Amino acid sequence: MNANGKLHRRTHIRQGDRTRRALGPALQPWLRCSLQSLLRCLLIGSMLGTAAACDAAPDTYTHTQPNSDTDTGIQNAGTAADSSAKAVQHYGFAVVSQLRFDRNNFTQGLEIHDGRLYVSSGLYGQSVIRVYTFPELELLHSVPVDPRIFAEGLTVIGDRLILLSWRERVMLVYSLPAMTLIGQSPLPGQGWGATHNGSVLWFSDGSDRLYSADLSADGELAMLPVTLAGKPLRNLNELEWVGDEIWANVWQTDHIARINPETGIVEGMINLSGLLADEDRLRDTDVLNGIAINPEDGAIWVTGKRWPWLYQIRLENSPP
Ligand SMILES: [Ca+2]
Repeated sequence: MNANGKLHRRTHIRQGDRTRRALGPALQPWLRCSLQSLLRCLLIGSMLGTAAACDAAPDTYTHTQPNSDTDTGIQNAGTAADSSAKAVQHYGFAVVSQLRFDRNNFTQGLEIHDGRLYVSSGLYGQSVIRVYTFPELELLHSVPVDPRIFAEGLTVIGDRLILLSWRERVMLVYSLPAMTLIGQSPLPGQGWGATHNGSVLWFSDGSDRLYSADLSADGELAMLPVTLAGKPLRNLNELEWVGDEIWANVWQTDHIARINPETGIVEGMINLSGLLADEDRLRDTDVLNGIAINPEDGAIWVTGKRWPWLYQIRLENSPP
């Protein structure tokens, strides 16, 4: 197991076979949709009531390995890595307030929606979605995920919660407020972080690329290469749409990148080194991960994997 808590399995099973084995028959009754048809389903109402519109369709996405240069065939929505380097603004932080948080959260996804905090917690056999009141953090739901699935990022769009999986190539869809699992869709590659802007779903796969699909249109995937000072910025993880930017945890670092979603250029880097005090670290305390903006007041909240605190932070300009 690596520092991310992710198992490196050695397997010679072809990806498709592995996916079928990983999911097994238990999930077969759920609707299996292409990403495009799933996205349409999300907006036109109850998936169960519109099953006819969710017939499986061939995946058009073949990219599987983060950090590879394999041609995906996906529309490239951003500028290439040869984008002209732009001065990066560097930020430090100040803690505005902090809330006690359940250390059991191996936080992969963090989002505040309609007075609720949604947290996806990863690891095989332990993955769960927890829903809390916010900011009271009273636990409302604890929804276990199939133990064969390693839960990753989540985002709430309308009355649907979308949960990514790490390597199982599946995306689960829950209805709010009951958190009922109502469908799944093949996920074209690895899932890491997720966020959204209006009807546009954004997600990361651990590479230097972000992917987006407009749920109100045809759900076609677009790919955005992300660059820092003209070079690819890999290991993009948990995401949050903040203002007109996408903020992304950079895995295994204390940094959050502020990404221009039009160009993919990182225009700011936030250094959160020292946020979690040494005395709050235990043997299994893991990396910074999790960004959520409170839509009600614009406050930024961050945490990490098995961290005992949610921190509200304020950015401060700092030298590089
Ligand atoms: Ca988030």
